[in-house]
Amino acid sequence: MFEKQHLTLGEFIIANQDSFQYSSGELSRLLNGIRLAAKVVNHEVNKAGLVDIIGTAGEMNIQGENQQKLDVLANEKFIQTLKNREIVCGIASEEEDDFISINSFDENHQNKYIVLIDPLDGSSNIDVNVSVGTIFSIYRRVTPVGTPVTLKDFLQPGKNQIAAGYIIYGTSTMLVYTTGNGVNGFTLNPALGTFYLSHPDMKYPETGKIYSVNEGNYIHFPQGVKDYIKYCQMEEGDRPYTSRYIGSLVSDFHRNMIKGGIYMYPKSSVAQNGKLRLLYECNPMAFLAEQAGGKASNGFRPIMEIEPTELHERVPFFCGSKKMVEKVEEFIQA
Ligand code: P6P
Repeated sequence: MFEKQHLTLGEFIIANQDSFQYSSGELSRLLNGIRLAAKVVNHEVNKAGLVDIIGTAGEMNIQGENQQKLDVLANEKFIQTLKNREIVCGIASEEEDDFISINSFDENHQNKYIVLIDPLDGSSNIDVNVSVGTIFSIYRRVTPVGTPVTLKDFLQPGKNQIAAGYIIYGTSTMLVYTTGNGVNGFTLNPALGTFYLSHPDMKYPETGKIYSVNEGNYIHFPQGVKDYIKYCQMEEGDRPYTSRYIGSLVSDFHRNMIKGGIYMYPKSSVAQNGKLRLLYECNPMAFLAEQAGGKASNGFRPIMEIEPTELHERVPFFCGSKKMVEKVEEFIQA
């Protein structure tokens, strides 16, 4: 049979519909919303490099339009496309203090999906032309369909996710996602506006030689984390490892998943729970990591086992190659 050289995202969803435990039509409508928003945001992110032409955030650009902060724009685009899809009943975002309830009173569209997003993670890197990303996490609601969503629908443990992924706006724009059957990466052909399957069945190497952490916070880290960082730097066996940290979670995660490595954002004496948000940064990345054979923990237990108590709660985050996460847990728990 003729093997399609380059499966598109839409074709991939249809080809794998029986592996998605919910209706594939609903998933494809959800992912189509995310895909559309990703293309719009990709266009704006790439344009941002022309700051002196289009003006910086908050100023009028040469077209006389109000130049919006890109993370505000990304947030609006994702919320707008998800609302229009008539499939989502609630959205939570890093850019919104409270969750957004989307009430559909059309009995044919009793929306049952919840989406949590970090619309533009690492956005402070845009002005220096470093890759940034969008992170999304999808659940089924737990309160009765047809009623307004409640906080309970959002405070679900990461193990309840039905899909999660990220878009990385880098040297090329990619959409990487999982529905619980492995991780697949799609690269955008900007000329056609189509995502093509470029990285099928992505796997975290069991170990690696890259560690990603902001060593500027070293003196504030718990002793176990300090000891692990020194372990990475020691001349012994396959060490010293390489330190690679670009201040963009999606980019560090993506590189480590391809090459092998660990990303760490520990708690510290200045940040008791670290910096990263459980619901729309750590849980989706943990789902992807575990689906790719990696691991994600807070240093003591799997990230996806944590029962959330607040929408924007932060957790310490260690994520990547399984053996490297297990090793840092050994140091932390010693
Ligand atoms: P720091 C970006 O703000 C982010 O949430 C992640 O993408 C990134 O890894 C981290 O924070 C960088 O934080 O404190 O090292 O600058």
